[in-house]
Amino acid sequence: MYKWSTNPSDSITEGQGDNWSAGTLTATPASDGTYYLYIRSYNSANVGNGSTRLGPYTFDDTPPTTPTITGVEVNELDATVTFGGSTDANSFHYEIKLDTGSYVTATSPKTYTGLSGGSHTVYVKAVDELGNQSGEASQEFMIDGIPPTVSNITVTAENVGDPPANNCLQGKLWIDAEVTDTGGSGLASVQIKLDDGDYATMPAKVGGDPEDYEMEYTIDASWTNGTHTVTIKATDGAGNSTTTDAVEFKVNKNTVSGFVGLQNFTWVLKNRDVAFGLNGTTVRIVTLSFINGISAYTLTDVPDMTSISAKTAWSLRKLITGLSAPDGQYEANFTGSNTVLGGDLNGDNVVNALDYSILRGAWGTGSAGDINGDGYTDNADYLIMKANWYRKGDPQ
Ligand SMILES: [Ca+2]
Ligand SMILES: [Ca+2]
Ligand SMILES: [Ca+2]
Ligand SMILES: [Ca+2]
Repeated sequence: MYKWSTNPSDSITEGQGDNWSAGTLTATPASDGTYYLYIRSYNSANVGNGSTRLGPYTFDDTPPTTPTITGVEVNELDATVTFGGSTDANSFHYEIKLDTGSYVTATSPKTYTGLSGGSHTVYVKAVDELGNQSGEASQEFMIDGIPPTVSNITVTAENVGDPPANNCLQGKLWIDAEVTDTGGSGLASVQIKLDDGDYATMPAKVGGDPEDYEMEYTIDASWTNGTHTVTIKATDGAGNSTTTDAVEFKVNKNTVSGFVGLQNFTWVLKNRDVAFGLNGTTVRIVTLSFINGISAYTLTDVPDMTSISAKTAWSLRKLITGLSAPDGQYEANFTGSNTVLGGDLNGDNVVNALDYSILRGAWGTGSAGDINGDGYTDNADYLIMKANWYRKGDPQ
């Protein structure tokens, strides 16, 4: 007689179990589990002789559940496969196979190195200790040994200063590049960093070709003057990346702005060229539109400054000193006591008889003596000149 029992402290007694007379016993329990085989033997007189226990024996007809490939991380010619998730009543292990190779025992993560370019497929299954095999998980991935190409990087500023510096001034700044990838995996990311900052996504150029990428920055007063750089990094789907050399551009965020007032100037709209002196040297000539004798002005691409002066072809020069602006955004108003005074018609920055003779020569409708800008050279202009007689203008 014999019987299966999951109880290690069981026994087989008279009348229990199934018969077994001789030869090989082939017996399988009804379900998976750990069993003991209890045997009761009989002598020729059919007298039972106790209970013998054999085992334990593990019966397992159930394969592990199918594993999951949770990721294939490709880095250049290497691929690391992570997998798991199978369960089974008994212990089991995983086996892995690449393409048409053979299954080998593996633990997660499994890394393959030096793979050939192109498409690959990895397979994973779980095998329990009785050899029952789970279903097969598989995942395709691409090996691509060719990093992306970044070319034609351009830096375009909305506002550009004069040559030779060609500074990028406050306003928009666009960095453009063409980025392509070969090798099959395609572009995964295009990033750009400004100076030593963090990489940020460089977007596809709106309205551009598929290979065009463009980053827009805004230069404002918070920027530092001088050389800045951008660096572009492109990564393909296989983890190959290309990082460009840093591309330099120069920034000058400085501005000076304010109002210019001309002494006793006409109230109607009138243009006048104003020659600004910066720091006593650089001269900028700007055409300003005056109304009520006042015009706003803004000069960009100016140096760090301590002084600015203003003069027209009808006036003495006025100098404002002591400028200070930590962020380079200077303000200087040629109004009130800094109003630009009229009367210097010959440009020597003094009002005297040489100017008077020009005034006399232009008397009537001549513009050379039209200090107040009303279109005539007449007594109104003479009175301005007279008020400033022998006055010297400020230095540049
Ligand atoms: Ca099993
Ligand atoms: Ca590639
Ligand atoms: Ca003069
Ligand atoms: Ca006049």
